[in-house]
Amino acid sequence: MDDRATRESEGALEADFASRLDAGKSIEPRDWMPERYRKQLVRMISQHAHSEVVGMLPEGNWITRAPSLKRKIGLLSKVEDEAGHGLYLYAAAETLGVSRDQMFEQLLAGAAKYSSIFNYATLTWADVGAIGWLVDGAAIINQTTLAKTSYGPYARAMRRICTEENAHKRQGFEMLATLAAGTPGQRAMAQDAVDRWWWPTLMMFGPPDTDSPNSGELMRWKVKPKSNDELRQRFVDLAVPQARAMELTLPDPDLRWDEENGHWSFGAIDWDEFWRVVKGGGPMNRDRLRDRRRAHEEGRWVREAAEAYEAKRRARAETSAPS
Ligand code: BYC
Repeated sequence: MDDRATRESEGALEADFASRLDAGKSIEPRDWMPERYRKQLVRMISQHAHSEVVGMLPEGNWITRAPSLKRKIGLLSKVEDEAGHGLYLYAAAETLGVSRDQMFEQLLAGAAKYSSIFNYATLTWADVGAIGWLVDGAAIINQTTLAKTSYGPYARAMRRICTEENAHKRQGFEMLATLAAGTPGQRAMAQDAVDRWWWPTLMMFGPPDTDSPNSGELMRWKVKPKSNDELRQRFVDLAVPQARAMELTLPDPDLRWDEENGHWSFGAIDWDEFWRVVKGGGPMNRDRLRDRRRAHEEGRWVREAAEAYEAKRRARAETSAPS
C-alpha cells in the first residue's frame, strides 16, 4: 500500500472508532483503536489494579487484631475481594497487550503509580471502618461512572467490582457507626479516624480539573465519563449527611450548604501534600512498597507450583489425546 492509501485506510479506521464512541458502543480488544487510547487505558487500568493490591496492605495489617470473630471474617473477606479486583483489572489491562509480569515489575520497581490514599497509616481499629466508609465510598462514586467507560473489558470489570465495593462501604459505615455509638473512648477513636482520613479521601479523585492533564483526552474518548471535581463534589454531597447520621464531625470549618448551587461547598485541599504523596514522599510509601515486594517474593513458590501443575496437565493431555 502506498502512503496515500495507508493514510486513507487509517482515516477510515479513525472515523469508524469515533462513530462507535458517538453511538455509545463499547470498544473491544480486537477493534482498531488509536495507539494513544490504548496507552492511556493501560496507564489507568494498571494504576487501578496496583491500587487494589497495595490497598490490601493497610487493612490486612488489622486482620490478626480484629476485635471479634465477626469483624475478623468481614475484614478477611474484604481484603480477599480486593485481591480479586486486582485480578480482574490486571486481566482487563492484559487485553491491551501488556503482560501482568510487566505491570508487576513496574510496581515493584517503584516506577508505577497507585492511589495516594494507601500511603497513609492505619493507626487504630477505627481506621478500618473509616477506610470502608470513606475510601470504598469514594471508590464507588468513581467506579460507578467507570462502569460506563468506553473500553468493554474495563467497564465489565467495574460492574463486578462495584457490587462488592458497595458491601465494603456498608460494612465500614456500620463499623464506624457502632464505634461512634459506643463508649466515649470508642467514639473518640472513630472521630480521630475520620479526622485523619477525610482530606486524603478527597485527594483520591485526583487533581482539580484545571490541573488534570489527562482528563480532556479521557473524557473526549468517553473513558472518564465525569471529571475529577464533579466526582469529588458528588462524594462530599453524599458523605455529609452520612457523617451527621453517625453524629461525627467532618474536619472542615468551611463546609457549608450552598443554597444557590444545591451542593455542599468545602475548604481548600492541600495539593502540595497530594503531590508529595504521589511522588513517593507520603508517610507510608516506602513501607507499602517494601511489604508488596515481600509479599511477591513469599508468593513465588505458589506461582511456580501453579506453573508446574499446568505444565504437567498439558503434557498429560497431549499424551492421552487420540492420535
Ligand atoms: N493517587 O490527569 P489526572 C480501591 C495522578 S482502589 C495517585 O487527573 P487521570 C480500594 C495520575 O495518575 C481504587 N496518583 O489523571 C482498594 C496522573 O499521573 P500520570 C482506585 C494520582 O487518570 C483497596 C496525574 O496524577 N481507583 O477502591 O485523568 C481497599 C494527573 O492526574 C491520583 C482508581 O484507580 C491519586 N489519587 O485521573 C479499599 C480509579 N490522582 O499517570 C479501596 C481509576 C491522580 O499521568 N482511575 N493521580 O503520571 C481514575 O479514575 C483516574 O485515573 C484518576 C486520575 C481519577 C485516579
